[in-house]
Amino acid sequence: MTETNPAAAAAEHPDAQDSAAPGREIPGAPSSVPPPVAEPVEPGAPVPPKPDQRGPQTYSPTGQKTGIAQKEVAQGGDRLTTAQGTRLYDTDHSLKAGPRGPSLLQDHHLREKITHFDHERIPERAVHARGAAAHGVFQGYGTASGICKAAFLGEGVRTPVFVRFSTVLGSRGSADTVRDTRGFATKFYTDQGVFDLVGNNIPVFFIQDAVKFPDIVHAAKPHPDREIPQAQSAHDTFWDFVSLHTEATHHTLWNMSDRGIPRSFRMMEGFGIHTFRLVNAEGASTLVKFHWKPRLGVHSQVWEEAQLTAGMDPDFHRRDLADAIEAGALPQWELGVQTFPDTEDQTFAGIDLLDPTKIVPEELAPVKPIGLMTLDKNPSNYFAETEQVAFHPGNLVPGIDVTNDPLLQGRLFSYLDTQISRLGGPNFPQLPINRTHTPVNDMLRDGMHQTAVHRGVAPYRPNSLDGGCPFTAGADTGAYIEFPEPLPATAKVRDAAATFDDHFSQARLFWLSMTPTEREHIIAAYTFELAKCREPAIRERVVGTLANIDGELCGQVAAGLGLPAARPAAALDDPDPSPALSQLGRRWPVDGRTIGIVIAEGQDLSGVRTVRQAILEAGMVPLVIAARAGTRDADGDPVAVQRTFATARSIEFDAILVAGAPAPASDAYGARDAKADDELARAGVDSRVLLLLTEAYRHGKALGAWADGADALEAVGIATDSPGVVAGDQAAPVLERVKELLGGHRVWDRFTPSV
Ligand code: HDE
Repeated sequence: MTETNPAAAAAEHPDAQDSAAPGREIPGAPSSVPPPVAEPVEPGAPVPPKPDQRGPQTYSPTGQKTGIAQKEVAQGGDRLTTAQGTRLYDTDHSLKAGPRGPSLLQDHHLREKITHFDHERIPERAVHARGAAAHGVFQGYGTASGICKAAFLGEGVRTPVFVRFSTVLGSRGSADTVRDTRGFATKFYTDQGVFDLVGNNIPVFFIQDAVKFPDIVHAAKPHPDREIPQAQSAHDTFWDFVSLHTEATHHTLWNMSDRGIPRSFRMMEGFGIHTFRLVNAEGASTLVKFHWKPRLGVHSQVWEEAQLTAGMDPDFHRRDLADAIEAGALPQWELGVQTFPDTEDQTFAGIDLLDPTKIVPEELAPVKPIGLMTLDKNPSNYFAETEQVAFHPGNLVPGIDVTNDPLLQGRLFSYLDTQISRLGGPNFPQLPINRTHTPVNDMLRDGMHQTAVHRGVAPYRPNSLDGGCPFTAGADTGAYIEFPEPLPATAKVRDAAATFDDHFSQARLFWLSMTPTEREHIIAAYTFELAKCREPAIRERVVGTLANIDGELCGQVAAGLGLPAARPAAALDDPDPSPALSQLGRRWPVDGRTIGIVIAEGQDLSGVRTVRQAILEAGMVPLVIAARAGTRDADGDPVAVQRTFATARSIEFDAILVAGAPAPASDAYGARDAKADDELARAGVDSRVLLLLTEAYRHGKALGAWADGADALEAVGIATDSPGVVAGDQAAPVLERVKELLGGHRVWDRFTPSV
């Protein structure tokens, strides 16, 4: 592709020298060049996107490579125009009969501007409305080539991708950190057509059959009368449904675990959920389950932190993804498959592979890596890319086929259908983000928003007028040919296989595979959610369901709700736990993590400079927190302040370093900032800093201090020999130790589990 490098373009911009301003190495600046204080008065070319951003690659509506630079398809020129390209001389006044007169209907600019604005919004997705996305590349390892003929899985083959992460329940403007399943949808623009892997961060689903999808969604979405609560499952209709419809038990347990509150999109696994079928060059079929394994490991927030984040920074996950890419901490996942022989009964180790409420433990079928995905660019326009992208599990390429999982079968209908409402017609594959990177020669014609200019007179087959074109392909010329799966002689029924009746054994497997800390979180989540339900009957019913998972779980939740524990319907089995299901106990890379550095006014900043640099070099983001904004030591080697005591909150930081013990700032009183605590003010340290530290401590985050920093910790009773607290004379060794602690994600030793 011959693209202009946006970084170079930004560097050529007349104001580019300002981008060296202190603090601009920290992600999140709104534009590629800092704006001047005064309103610009000279026309100039549109400011280029930031170096971390790019739009969809420039293919024609029919998938042909255009070779056009992206900037050629963005707005151009230095003057305001109408949508027809005519220059305008004024956009601040409507055309009136005199300065005090009525507006004139003939004002074409007013009508065009307002009419377009009136139609700027499109329907949000029925589910997964809230999302964030990024561009990237997938590189095949070639390890799947023996079982799959899809060319993009070949060794070293690089395929552009676009990935959209989402919550399921909330509206488009809802908070990111609610307890929910996360969508993980990947569009591969392969040389054989688009392949979409439309998965979630949880490997099982609430329902076994697509016909139940409207039921679970209606139950989980806000109540239809008051339209509350937004983006959460802690309400009566959700628990009413899942307690009556016990096939939801396994997925619900995952949602109540830490998987329901991820720390970051970058730290989530992804799952295709259904069993898919891979077909090799010889036509042999292998059943598989797809897994995305994040390089950074699977990590979560703690519940109080997630709730605080929803208020303090509802865009937390969206910001985290964009900032990480901008900072160069590129998120990566390995794609892997669990493989199973395609036997007549389509089971593996007694597990029905067509039942989407079941996993196959990795200990029984290891995940074999088949490629690496790296997300390396942020979208340059949210609406055009993230909002308009349209995924579809039926977008398949030769070598990848579906199975008869009844949930997947219904999805194959739904995703095309929904785009017609959401994107306003059948031509959404022509939207730039949805365009395939392979030539399209279909016989689909016309329709709303047709942007292709088709030629020929015979969009039908057979024809002779267009020379018989287009011709169909065969297996040897790259056609997608469905696997000829033999089907048993059977009757037409509304029914499911008997194996689908087992709703609890794998929920128990999940529970038994959790560490004590993770079990505490699950108990707390059930107790919280059910206590938010108004109807005692629903709580009681869920407690009855929990008895079929585990007695301890049931007993603890019941105790928290003031209910008697229930008894299981049948004796519980004790399956071998699957350690792969637990998130704890391993060590992970720390790049892309955020470290707060608290400084006091007038203090020696040499240690701060040292750790700031070391944090950047480790691929992490240092955010300096001080009483007021601006820079310190502007004359020498300036240190920019990114957060003030008024704007900082612990939720933003994975660890906090305390370089000083700042005295109460001029705004540290309750009437100005309610976070300021008059009681704590007596400690002589700004009480907002003390709140920052106690919250971070409570949430299991590493804390480090040097110089007077230890005084701040002690002012709130955090002893410097507490677990996960590092104090020392020198900044650099303190940071080293904090980095080690971060590798374990949180300081779990601070908590003593009861179960
Ligand atoms: Fe979806 N789902 N879904 N879903 N789903 C949609 O499609 C649907 C299911 C998933 O970022 C919708 O374009 C049915 C399972 C993701 O744009 C809709 C059923 C899994 C996304 C739809 C399911 C998913 C969607 C809404 C039951 C994990 C967001 C807008 C048979 C494997 C994609 C849209 C994005 C979106 C239908 C179940 C994942 C309405 C009928 C299981 C990640 O078509």
